[in-house]
Amino acid sequence: MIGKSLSLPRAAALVGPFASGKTSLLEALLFRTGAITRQGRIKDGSTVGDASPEARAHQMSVEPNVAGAEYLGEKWTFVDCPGSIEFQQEAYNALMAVDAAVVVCEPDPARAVMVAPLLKFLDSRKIPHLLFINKVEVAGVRLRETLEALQAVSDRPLILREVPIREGEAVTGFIDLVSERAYKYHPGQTSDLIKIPDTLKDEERTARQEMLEHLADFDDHLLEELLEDVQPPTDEVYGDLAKDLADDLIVPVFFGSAEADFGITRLLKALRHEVPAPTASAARLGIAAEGGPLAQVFKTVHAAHTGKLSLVRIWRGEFSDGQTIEGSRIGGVYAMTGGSQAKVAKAGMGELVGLGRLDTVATGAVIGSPSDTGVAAWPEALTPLFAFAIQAEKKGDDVKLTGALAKLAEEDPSLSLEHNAEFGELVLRGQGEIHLQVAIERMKSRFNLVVLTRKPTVPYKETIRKAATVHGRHKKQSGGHGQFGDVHIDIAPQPRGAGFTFIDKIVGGVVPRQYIPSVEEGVREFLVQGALGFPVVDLAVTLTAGSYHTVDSSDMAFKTAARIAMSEGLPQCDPVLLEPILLVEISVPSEATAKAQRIVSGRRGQILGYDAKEGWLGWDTVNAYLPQSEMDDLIIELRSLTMGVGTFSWKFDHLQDLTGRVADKVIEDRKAALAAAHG
Ligand SMILES: Nc1nc2c(ncn2[C@@H]2O[C@H](COP(=O)(O)OP(=O)(O)O)[C@@H](O)[C@H]2O)c(=O)[nH]1
Ligand SMILES: [Mg+2]
Repeated sequence: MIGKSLSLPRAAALVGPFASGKTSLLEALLFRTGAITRQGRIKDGSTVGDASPEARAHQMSVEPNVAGAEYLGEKWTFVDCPGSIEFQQEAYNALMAVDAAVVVCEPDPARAVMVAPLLKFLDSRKIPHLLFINKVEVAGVRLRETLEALQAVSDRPLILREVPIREGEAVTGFIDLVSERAYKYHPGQTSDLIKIPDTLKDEERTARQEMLEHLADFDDHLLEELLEDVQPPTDEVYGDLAKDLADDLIVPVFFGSAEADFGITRLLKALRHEVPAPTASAARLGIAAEGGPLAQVFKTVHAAHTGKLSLVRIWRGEFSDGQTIEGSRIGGVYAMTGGSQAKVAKAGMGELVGLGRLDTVATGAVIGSPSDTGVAAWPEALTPLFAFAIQAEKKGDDVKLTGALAKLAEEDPSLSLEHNAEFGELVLRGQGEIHLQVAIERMKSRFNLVVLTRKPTVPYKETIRKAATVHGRHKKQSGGHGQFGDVHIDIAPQPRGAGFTFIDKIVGGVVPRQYIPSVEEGVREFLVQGALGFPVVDLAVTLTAGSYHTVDSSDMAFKTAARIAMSEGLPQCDPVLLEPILLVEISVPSEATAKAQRIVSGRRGQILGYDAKEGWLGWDTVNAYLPQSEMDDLIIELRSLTMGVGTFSWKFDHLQDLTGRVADKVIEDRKAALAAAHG
């Protein structure tokens, strides 16, 4: 493992909650490694990351920021991921392309829960990761408490690698627990080596012992040494740290400050010595060591100048400009730096680059020699949690709109578009309001499309509760040919879910065979918009009798007769509104369970039960039926109760009668909408 393979280019993702300082940390890492000569600031809008107009406008990362650096002769690519839970698909996808993740955390114990979903993902995929507790230059940080709170949300043991040196309330340096050396932070530069302060000697000993005991859980030799009170050699400790990180057995914890430049060199050294080589990561992903060139697309970008750009991690071999892959010619190999890219001739194993114009290749695709069958499953697109009905401001722009959205959904698979034919509505779905707003801003900035949004229409239906027998007769005598159709029908309710049934009980040819399909058609056409204005379901219509005229009867006449019968009959059948009910599974940290249940009740929901969330210590799931009409801002309320981590999954379950004031309002609104549509 040491030597040649370690010097292959490696990649690390910077992940963690929104605003914990990932983009600032990227900037600090680039500055410290000399990749940039001036360290930008978030507040000045001068960082390498977050260069897109959308990121600047929202003052947060809304896409991954990729940048390369070289540290002590080794190549690195850093992928700074958006932290907002609404953009977590981007983080999950990027994590598939790296050798390790740096989870950037706030120093506030109360916010530890915010990293829980991320740690779950990392552990479920066994992706090596370490924690970087950021912002420690702020007075009064409580590292021990923060660590405890973080441990409560991590399945793997967190191993503190340094103890802080403080002057008053402020952290001004650290003692490294492996080398047992003390350093004083020197902003902008490597820290200064100092003597271990006497006052910290005990604390250092205890913390070191704790660290070694954790490592001994996975190393019998080390365990023996500890039992016999033998000081393990430093190399053995480093070896264990690297191995246990690679196997996702432990999570080392560092701290520092991205903005004050504390702990950056320490972090870089840890990455250098402990992050596995791409050969190991490829093996973790189930990619064979031998074979032709192979890469995986973790992100697609439709950039203005380059066209489609597939961001890939190269797991085997080499890719060059002009080479044919998956039936497309690579139209440019690009090294990425934030919002800009530089053309290179080729890229090799371990590198993370953009490949131009691979038109048929999607995010997640394994390209090159995709003979490898065991490649780890790509993260599924996240369940949509929020939706807008959308429409192009300019009438003729709808086709352009669908095309633009297809591109955005290719860039971010947690965005999806659905065409609701029933209501003639385009529904954009995603992870939250900001997620969708950013998509809409991108449509303006990149495709020059102004998009209008509103709440999506709830697909109500209606049905009947009583039977009726009616007669419909269409007779017209206007000059030459007349029109004649005449039907008797029974309309009857059917059980929920039965749909529509048409029954023909004509005897003796009182309605000739050839006209019966027209009767059915007339009925069906009427059911598209029933007495209350919604599609009618769960009823049976029986054609019992009728009469005809040898000359004047026609398909059209019988269809019209059927419609007349239905329009007279249906209102007599005691129509009732049906509302769609979803089966929803809410998942929240246990302290929010009672609140989640109250949300369900407050939204006319029915709680079916709650339970501990499987595999998630300290989390619960609440199962409930919730009306679809009550769902639109559910995610917003859940997140506001849970620091953003509460979420839900859903699927349509059934239709349910809706009566009373709520129903009256729905019917009234529908009538107004129909009246407006018919001008
Ligand atoms: N005090 C302090 N603030 C920081 C530090 N790093 C980042 N910030 C601030 O935290 C906010 C979010 O930073 P950013 O890098 O955009 O976080 P991200 O969302 O994780 O990428 C900004 O206001 C930064 O100025 C730090 O080390 N110390
Ligand atoms: Mg950021």
